[in-house]
Amino acid sequence: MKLLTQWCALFLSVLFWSCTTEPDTATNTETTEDAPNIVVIYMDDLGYGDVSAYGATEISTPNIDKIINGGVRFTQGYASSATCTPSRYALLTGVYPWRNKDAKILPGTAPLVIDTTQLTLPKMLKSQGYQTGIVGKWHLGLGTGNVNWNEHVSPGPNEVGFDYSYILAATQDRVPTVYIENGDVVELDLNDPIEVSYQENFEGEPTGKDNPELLTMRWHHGHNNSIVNGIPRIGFMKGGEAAKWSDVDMADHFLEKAQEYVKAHKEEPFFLYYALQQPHVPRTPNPRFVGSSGMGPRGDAILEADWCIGEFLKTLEEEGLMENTLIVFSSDNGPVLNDGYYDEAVEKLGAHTPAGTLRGGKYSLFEAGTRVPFATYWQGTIEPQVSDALVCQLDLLSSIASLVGSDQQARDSENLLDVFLGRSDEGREQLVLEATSRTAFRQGDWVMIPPYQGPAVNEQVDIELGNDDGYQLYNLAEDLGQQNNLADAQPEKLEEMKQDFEQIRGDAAEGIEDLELK
Ligand code: NG6
Ligand code: CA
Repeated sequence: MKLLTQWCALFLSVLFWSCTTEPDTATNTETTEDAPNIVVIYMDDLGYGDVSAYGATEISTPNIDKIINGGVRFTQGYASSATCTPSRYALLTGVYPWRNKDAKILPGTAPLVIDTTQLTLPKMLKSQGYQTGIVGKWHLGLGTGNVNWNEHVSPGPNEVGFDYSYILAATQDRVPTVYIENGDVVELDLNDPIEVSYQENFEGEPTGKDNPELLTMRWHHGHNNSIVNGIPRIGFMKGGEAAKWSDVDMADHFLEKAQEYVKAHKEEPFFLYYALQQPHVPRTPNPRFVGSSGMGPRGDAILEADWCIGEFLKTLEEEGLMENTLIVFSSDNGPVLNDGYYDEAVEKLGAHTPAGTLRGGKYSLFEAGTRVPFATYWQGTIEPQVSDALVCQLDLLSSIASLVGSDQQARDSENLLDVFLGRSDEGREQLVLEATSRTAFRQGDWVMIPPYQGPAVNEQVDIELGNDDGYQLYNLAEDLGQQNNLADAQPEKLEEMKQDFEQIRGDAAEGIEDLELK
């Protein structure tokens, strides 16, 4: 009898155990809920209104929409800055870029702006056993100055936490126009060494300025130095013929590298930072996409990126990784149409509104500079929903740390894991926004822009920058388009915002002497 009871108990406990333990059917990897793969898909210059999931009606982005509509769509998700380098700095370090005076739009020859001793998102993940990779745009500087592109280039992504890197150094419109894999220029021919200068041209080399007959794309402002593939660039470059990238194949090339990375590392928890180059200038969609949007190359490049993301998602699906991968989708700054080339972005825009109903755009302290498409997706774990919580890319480091069981927290990065997983609406209370070294302050529904000298509108790109002689104060809950400056009508609110802002900024005064409030 006693034996029978014991057998019964054992049978019941086995039954109970097998009912409560979920079989690991989703994946053949060893990763668990505590160590999902993490993918950050990061666009370059994609605006709040540029995708259909954020209300675009003139363009349809089904693959990007799959992420956004299948996960948490943030209506108040911010890049830290209205330009690339500072936003990417904040994303990877969890530190406000205005604390680092070098975190500004960088030339292709700039030294690395992340300290190699600094905490970064990939370093944190590495410490938790992740394999880490970046494919795409870097734009955070390389080396320590005077880089010799014909030797191993270091420090770079591999010295700040990435096990694998396949990058373009700065931007598609800046030299050197070559890919760099783990610090080495791809297809470098030492008989044709690469020389790069942002000061002067190399003797006998054609330029966009002097040789318009060689151009397939005309420059509008800037972008009149060395010519590569018929496109005039920023900066001068000589040599490296065999290593030069093909612009129209860049999206396919990065996609392939991202897919290869996933396939190579599917058996271990991995972090992939997939940094697409679109729709930044020069917009060079592959011929397969030319004419697809009816909006010229800018729209075509967005559709090309959407296709790439669809193909990338297919790879995750095929490898059985979808339910085991957290995907973050966002953009480094807001939209711009004419960013220096004649490419019909303005002429063919039609009824499309890249910034949605927001004011400003890239380079601007107004909302469209920094408020961007921002979504988190995790099949089977995140419930599809819209969140109005205030979140910033800065917060990913501490939040993801919390997800993977690390107690590492970066200085300005708030742990908003529950918000990113759609389990809470309690986002940030405050956020300092940055645009070309100027800062503004968001608190609750309010945003305060201090007085700044400089033009109200950048005429070349035709974007309102947010500069004004006096303070600006907007209530975004009532006035998303920032049409109604309440600075005079609400002096107490303004005073409160000024004080709270100065407290944060004062706390970080080192290295920001050029950012004194005027
Ligand atoms: C600006 C370039 C612009 C773009 C930007 C960086 C000129 C006149 N304009 O200086 O075309 O390259 O830098 O963009 O050169 S970002 O998205 O990488 O910040
Ligand atoms: Ca950008």
